[in-house]
Amino acid sequence: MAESSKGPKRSERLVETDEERARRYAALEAEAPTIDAEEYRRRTRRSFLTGGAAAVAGLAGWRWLGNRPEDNRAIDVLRKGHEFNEALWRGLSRQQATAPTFDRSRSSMMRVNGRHGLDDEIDVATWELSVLGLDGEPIGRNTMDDIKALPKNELTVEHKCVEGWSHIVTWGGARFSDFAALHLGVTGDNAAGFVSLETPDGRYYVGLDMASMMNSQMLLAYELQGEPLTSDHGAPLRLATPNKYGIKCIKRIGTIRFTDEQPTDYWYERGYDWYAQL
Ligand SMILES: Nc1nc2c(c(=O)[nH]1)N[C@H]1C(S)=C(S)[C@@H](COP(=O)(O)O)O[C@H]1N2
Ligand SMILES: [Mo]
Repeated sequence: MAESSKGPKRSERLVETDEERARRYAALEAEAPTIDAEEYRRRTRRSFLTGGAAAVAGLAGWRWLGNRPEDNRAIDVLRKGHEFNEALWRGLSRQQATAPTFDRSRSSMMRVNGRHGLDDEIDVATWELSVLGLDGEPIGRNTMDDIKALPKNELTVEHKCVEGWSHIVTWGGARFSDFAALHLGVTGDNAAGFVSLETPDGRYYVGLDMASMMNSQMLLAYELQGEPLTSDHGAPLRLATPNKYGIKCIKRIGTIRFTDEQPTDYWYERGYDWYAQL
């Protein structure tokens, strides 16, 4: 995607204007019922374990709010207020919606688009992912073997770029939710409402809300069309985000940070919608 000093061209912007976005957010808030602490406890206990949140709860080790001591939980709710509501109510609806999938035979190799953060040579063999916790402190490092040890998923979906083209591709990789379970259950960083991902050089970065990240189709992908990713397509590891625009599917991930603040995002800073939801 070409970047000019004035930011993306008008025609490249997502269809939604600032005003429309404000209206959409207001409508979402209006939809989100105000609930008292007791009702909230019942819902987190139940709806995180059943129904709409099945994808979230399906994760072994993913405990998020579910395992906190009662009193802490109530305090957290007050503290996190708005973000929490957004995470919960959006998470139970749009963020958990899955994108249509296709027969694998309909997919083919796609073009290379966007090279921000890919300038340096990297040695894929010695690459390691660094994982940071809520305070920005390192909570782990992972090799590709660690990622490949997680259950592998193949997904044939339509990749959609905000520039107006789309392409049906087959991704292969681990579910982000399985990866998160490796780290979050252990560290107690369960309050993280967001995830920030960056290239090793920090030049491309995306921010996503946790509900989107826990979507069953959100993959840490290492294959495209059944082949290991090439450097241009983001080797050794990238994100595949079937129900988000392509701007979110960061290539060549170097760092993953769990955070309780909405992280910034390369294209958001240049005028695109932060959620970039399809
Ligand atoms: N590191 C990095 N990741 C990126 C980009 C980029 O410029 N740098 N561009 C994004 C955009 S706009 C798209 S459409 C897809 C394109 O992925 P592809 O090059 O594998 O087709 O990557 C996304 N991930
Ligand atoms: Mo894109």
